[in-house]
Amino acid sequence: MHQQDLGFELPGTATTKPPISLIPGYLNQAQQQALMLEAEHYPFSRPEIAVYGRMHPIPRRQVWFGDDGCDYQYSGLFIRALPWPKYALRLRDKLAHDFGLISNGVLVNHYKDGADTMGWHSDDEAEIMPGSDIASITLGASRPFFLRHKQSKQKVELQLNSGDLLIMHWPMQASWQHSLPKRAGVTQPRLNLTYRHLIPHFHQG
Ligand SMILES: O=C(O)CCC(=O)C(=O)O
Repeated sequence: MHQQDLGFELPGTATTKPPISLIPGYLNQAQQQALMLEAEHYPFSRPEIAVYGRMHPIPRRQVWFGDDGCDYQYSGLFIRALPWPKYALRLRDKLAHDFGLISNGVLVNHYKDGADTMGWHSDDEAEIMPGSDIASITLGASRPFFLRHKQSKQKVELQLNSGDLLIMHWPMQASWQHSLPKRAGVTQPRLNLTYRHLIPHFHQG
């Protein structure tokens, strides 16, 4: 007899769904192109973070744009918000219009190819506004994206393609981690923009 015939699950086999929405092809070609061209002028950097007590450059490049007073701190890095570029700001407004998704900062990650990566983590910093969702936009190369439940270790794999929007709903970050693993076959660059809603002036006392 299959377990669903019993009307309950066997111990240790329960699965849960991460609170996410995936909107494939959210941005059209022109919108993708405008953002990718704009990003060629972003002041990306590759800061060093502590991993097991030793300093290493992050395995990708990044930049943080945001409203005044929306500075961000993660993995021991303090990142002052740079002023919004035109198309990144337009996309912030589009997300607010289409989904009521409020944000006041965006972290842009640039992965030069499949060797660049993002390790397992949750976006659960203290300055993230309680109750807020995080919107993640992919541009360029398609890459797999993983979610992992913190307790059960259950894994969910998504394929993120150029123009896709992934919304990570509150309170996903409390129970799930996410990562972008290496992919040897990927030779093209990928950009990712995660729009976040921070508590303004959190780092100014
Ligand atoms: O590039 C991605 O899809 C993941 C980005 C990410 O995990 C983050 O910005 O926290």
